[in-house]
Amino acid sequence: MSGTIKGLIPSDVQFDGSSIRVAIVHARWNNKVTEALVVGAVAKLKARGVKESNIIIESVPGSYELPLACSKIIAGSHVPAASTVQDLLGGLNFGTPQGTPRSGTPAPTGGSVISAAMPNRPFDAVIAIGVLIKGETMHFEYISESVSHALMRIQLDTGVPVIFGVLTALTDDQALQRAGLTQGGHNHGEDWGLAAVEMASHLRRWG
Ligand code: DLZ
Repeated sequence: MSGTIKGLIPSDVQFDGSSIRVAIVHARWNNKVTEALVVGAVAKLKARGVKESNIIIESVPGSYELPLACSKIIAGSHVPAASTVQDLLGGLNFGTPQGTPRSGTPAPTGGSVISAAMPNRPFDAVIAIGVLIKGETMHFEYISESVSHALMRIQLDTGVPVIFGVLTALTDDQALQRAGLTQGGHNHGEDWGLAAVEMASHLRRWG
């Protein structure tokens, strides 16, 4: 028997992502952890059949910027930010690798896309990914609270699922563990990819 009752049980339905379009918006703070979460989310989107051409990835400086980015991406026709060959070939653009998960300033990069071949169609789900790690000031509390409320408001106001991919960790170790970067850890990004496909599928039925 497992030592805890916590956690998500997998759905027994294999939701089909083959016709859905998903935007991932990620912050560039705490890059090592954020990158692992994005990779986990993309892996599960693709495992559910979401086409690379139907996944776009954009970055913003920090988690505080996630709600506005999600709101604008849902509202508008998305124009891909990336223009380099590497981006077009599918490289995730996180900027300069940084050694520790609490690296401070965000990497100097714009957006990245998995493919530029995007149909001009609304997104069926958005995944907002950021990593907040508690520090010595009140930043953590203010950003966590405002971002979580704002992301919830966006999904209720727009009817587009906004998957809450913001880790609010008290320590570096907690963040690493929840990105599957420590022994016995689990990459929550994978759950967010699956949640996006499941919610997009439900919304198709629920209208
Ligand atoms: C300023 C700040 C701090 C202290 N910590 C984090 C963090 O742990 N994770 C994160 O995603 N962003 C952090 N930020 C940056 C803010 O989210 C935001 O980018 C800036 O305050 C500019 O609006």
